[in-house]
Amino acid sequence: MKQVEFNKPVLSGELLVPGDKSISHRAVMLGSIAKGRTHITGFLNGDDCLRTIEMFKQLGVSIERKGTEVTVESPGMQNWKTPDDQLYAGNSGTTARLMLGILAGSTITSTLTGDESLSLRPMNRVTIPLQMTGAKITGKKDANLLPLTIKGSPLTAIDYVMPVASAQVKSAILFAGLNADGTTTVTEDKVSRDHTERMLMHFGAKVDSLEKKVSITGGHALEGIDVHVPGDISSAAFFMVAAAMIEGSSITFENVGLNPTRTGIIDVLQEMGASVEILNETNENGEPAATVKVTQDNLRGTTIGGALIPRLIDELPVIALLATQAKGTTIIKDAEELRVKETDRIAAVTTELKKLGANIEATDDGMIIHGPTPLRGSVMDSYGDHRLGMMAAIAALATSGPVSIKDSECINISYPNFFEDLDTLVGNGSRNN
Ligand code: SPQ
Repeated sequence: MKQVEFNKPVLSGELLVPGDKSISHRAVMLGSIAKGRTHITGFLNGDDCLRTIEMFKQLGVSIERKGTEVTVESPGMQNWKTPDDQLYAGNSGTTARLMLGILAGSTITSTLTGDESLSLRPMNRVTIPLQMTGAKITGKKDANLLPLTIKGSPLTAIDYVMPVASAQVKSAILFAGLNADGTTTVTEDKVSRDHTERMLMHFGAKVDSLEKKVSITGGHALEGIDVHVPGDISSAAFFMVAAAMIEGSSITFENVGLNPTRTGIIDVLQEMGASVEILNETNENGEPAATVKVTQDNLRGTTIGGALIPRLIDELPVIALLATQAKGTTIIKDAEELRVKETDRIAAVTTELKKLGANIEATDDGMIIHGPTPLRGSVMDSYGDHRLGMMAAIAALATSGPVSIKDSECINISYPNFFEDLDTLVGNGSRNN
């Protein structure tokens, strides 16, 4: 149990944001699919991305890691070896779901497993469309739950309309499409993060992307290339909320990935009244990034729903915390996907923020929060979910007493240096044990 306590904190300074989790996974995946050498800089050394690296090592890909630099030397996916053991995805939904699409069109047979939380998350959103391509995937509950066995086989292109906005589903189908005969098309109702499309293009795949429709033509071999991973806006979001919420605070975030499919948090901060400045914009391997400065100001409630949801889905727990300190009502709707993340994030956020005295209620597809409410310290459960663990630590900046966080180690999944960065940004007179 980690105790976090602050005495009138003010956050200030600069933060070099750690590498983007979604892009780090995809860089290792495409580097391993491609033949030759891929050099990755800015890689996130979080537990989830390390699971992805370990998996490809089991398939015979040579991967060396020095700090945030990763070198992948692959014989190309046609030459992967059958793994001696099961492939363990740990807590990582991205690893499991994207690997299903990749392994479906490989030449090997393998079994994917995960930890307790991942073993409860639905996989049929991926296995159903993959089976339509001819993929041979078997497992419990009609191939809905891990462990799943994938027998690599020849695939045929499909035209798929997605029932949920999910980058993981879209990516798994596109990865399968890379090896399928013909042109695979995926259509979404709301646009989800498009890192897979961007990186497939960077590696030379034949991809066409137009708003809600993406197509890939199979049969083009990929070659290794250099990839730079920008900072993770979903990790920065915790400190952006802290800067927006705590009086007198202002933080400059360097190296923030600003892919428009991920920047919903910036729209919401501005809508709620925080000051956000964007400076020094760059673009590497098709991924935009910039320096972002967030400064505290008077906050007001807002309504968050529709097409905005996929653009900030992982930020909703910490946005709910922010809403407890904003004047008026914040409504989060159309976010039922939160119920199938590492934990049911609607139930967990509501239960944990209520412990602090927040005025928050759960709805079927979101939350309603009335603010501002003074918060008190308490014991908060992370449920082993990194986003809940970090939300609890940021909440401690606003509580009148200490917050004790159960299973805070789960934060290593996406942000191993989280508490060091928190310490650096908080001024004197604060304590974080
Ligand atoms: O990998 P995992 O466990 O699914 O991670 C989460 C997270 O909070 O880090 C969700 F729990 O992020 C997903 C995100 O919610 C990562 C992701 C991706 O890299 O493609 C896409 C989103 O999920 P989905 O289901 O909307 O595709």
